[in-house]
Amino acid sequence: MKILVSISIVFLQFASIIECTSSPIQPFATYRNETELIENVADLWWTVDDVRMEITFELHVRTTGWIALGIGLAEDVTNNADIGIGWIDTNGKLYFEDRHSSGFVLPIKDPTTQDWFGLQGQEENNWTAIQFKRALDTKDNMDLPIQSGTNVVLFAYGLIDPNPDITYHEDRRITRMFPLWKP
Ligand SMILES: [Ca+2]
Ligand SMILES: [Ca+2]
Repeated sequence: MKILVSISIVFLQFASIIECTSSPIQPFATYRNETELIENVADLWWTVDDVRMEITFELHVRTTGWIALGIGLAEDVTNNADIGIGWIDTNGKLYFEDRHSSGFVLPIKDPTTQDWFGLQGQEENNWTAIQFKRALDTKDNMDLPIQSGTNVVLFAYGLIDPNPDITYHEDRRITRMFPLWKP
């Protein structure tokens, strides 16, 4: 009986992984949360460290260009977003920048402090995977704090690396609302 229970638990976990994420790249770490942002195109994993008050994300997207995750405001989704954007160059080097946008314009690099940090990244089978982190509240006015409860999460990506800056994402952008942090 015990064996049967274990087998079904393993099966359930396996089934949920297949249902939720489609990236061919194995994540760099184990996370407490995961969601498929776009079926067969984009997966997000994340864990909040309640002691250090920081959040670590891992974003996988089916592109060899730039990928970005943002935090928005529910009452003002298209203006004022805090954005972490990263890419892997042809030598496999990871770039990651803390930016902000104030409307339908190119998000620019924060002139204040860089508070989103790229940790590791790789490209494989036409997918890009990047692990990055930031404080829940960076205290920088170019960023938005990640509060407990429902968050506005923005996601966008481009088909090529920035050269010299990012290309417009066209329709490759979505906004989703879900809780990132549930203390
Ligand atoms: Ca910042
Ligand atoms: Ca920012």
